[in-house]
Amino acid sequence: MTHNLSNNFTVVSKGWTAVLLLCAVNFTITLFYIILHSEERVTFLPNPKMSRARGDALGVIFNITLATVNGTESPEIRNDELQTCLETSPLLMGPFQVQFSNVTLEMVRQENPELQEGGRWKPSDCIGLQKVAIIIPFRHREEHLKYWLFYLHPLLQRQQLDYGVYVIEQDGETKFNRAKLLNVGFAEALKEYDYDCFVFSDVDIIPMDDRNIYKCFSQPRHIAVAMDKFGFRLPYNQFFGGVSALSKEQYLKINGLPNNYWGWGGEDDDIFMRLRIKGLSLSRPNGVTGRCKMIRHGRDKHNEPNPKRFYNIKHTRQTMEFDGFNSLKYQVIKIVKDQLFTKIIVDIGSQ
Ligand code: BGN
Repeated sequence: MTHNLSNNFTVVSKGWTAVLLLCAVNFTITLFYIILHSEERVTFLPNPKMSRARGDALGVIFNITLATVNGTESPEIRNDELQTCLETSPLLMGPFQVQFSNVTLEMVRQENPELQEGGRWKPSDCIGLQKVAIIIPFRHREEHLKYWLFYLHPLLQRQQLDYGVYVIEQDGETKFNRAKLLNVGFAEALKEYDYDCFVFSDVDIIPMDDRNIYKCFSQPRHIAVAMDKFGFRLPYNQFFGGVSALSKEQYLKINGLPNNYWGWGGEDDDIFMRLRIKGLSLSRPNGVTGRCKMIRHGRDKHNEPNPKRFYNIKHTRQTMEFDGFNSLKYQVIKIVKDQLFTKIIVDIGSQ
């Protein structure tokens, strides 16, 4: 009996020794692994500012440990080691009031001190989800632009986008051509920065909810889906006007936008047709998140309804192959860098 007990004890203690040995080996291998890969691991850790804000101590502890292992003196994360921002920005507020009174450009400049020249901004504590160029076709609408800038700069920053604002002004008094100006914006913005998303926005449309993200999706995005002007609903199902977003890929797939719509109307329907012909569909926010306000105004001079729009829309399938980004011609007259935007004054010719 005693003999059996001591035999059992020996077997058990040998077992424990083996387990302990295995643990030691495992620990040593893990330690070596951490030391060897500590450079890469830092990039996967929670962003320090974010984790501190959320009281998530783990990220901070790990950073300090790894920085010490590396022999780095400061536990600060370097710029090239920033994490991508969260899929849903923690800074969003939801719906907000939009009013059109008492705004000056100087006021907007003072309220956005972090803007880089030309209306550029990106988050400082994480990598913006997308590089977005906002393109605004423009002529004689200074009054509207200041409201747009007043509401949109803070909104785009809460959305944590890496963005730039491009105001494309049609030179002279020839008939206005919205879609051609948007094409110019696409071409000019890409000369400055490797944008991967393009938001095409009228200057007089202000979103009323910051959950309506000004970015691109796997399908072309229609953003202005519930405008006050249309009773906070779509005027018709295929409507793609006001504000919309195309990734660089989606834009190039449809050969950009048409250049042959002079005057008001139809160019947005042409873009919708292009998308459909190329097998793309639409992505949209819901009718609550998608609420927008339009600044009321009379019809602009030299932007009368285009009588050719009905004919043009019927022929999109043929014309889109040779009219678009591949046939775009224009001349830049002047580029103005303001703190709040880059204005590109351009001669796009006439009909
Ligand atoms: C539509 C216009 C759009 C405009 C919306 C909303 C046309 C083409 C007719 C064949 N389309 O009627 O361009 O954005 O109204 O105002 O006119």
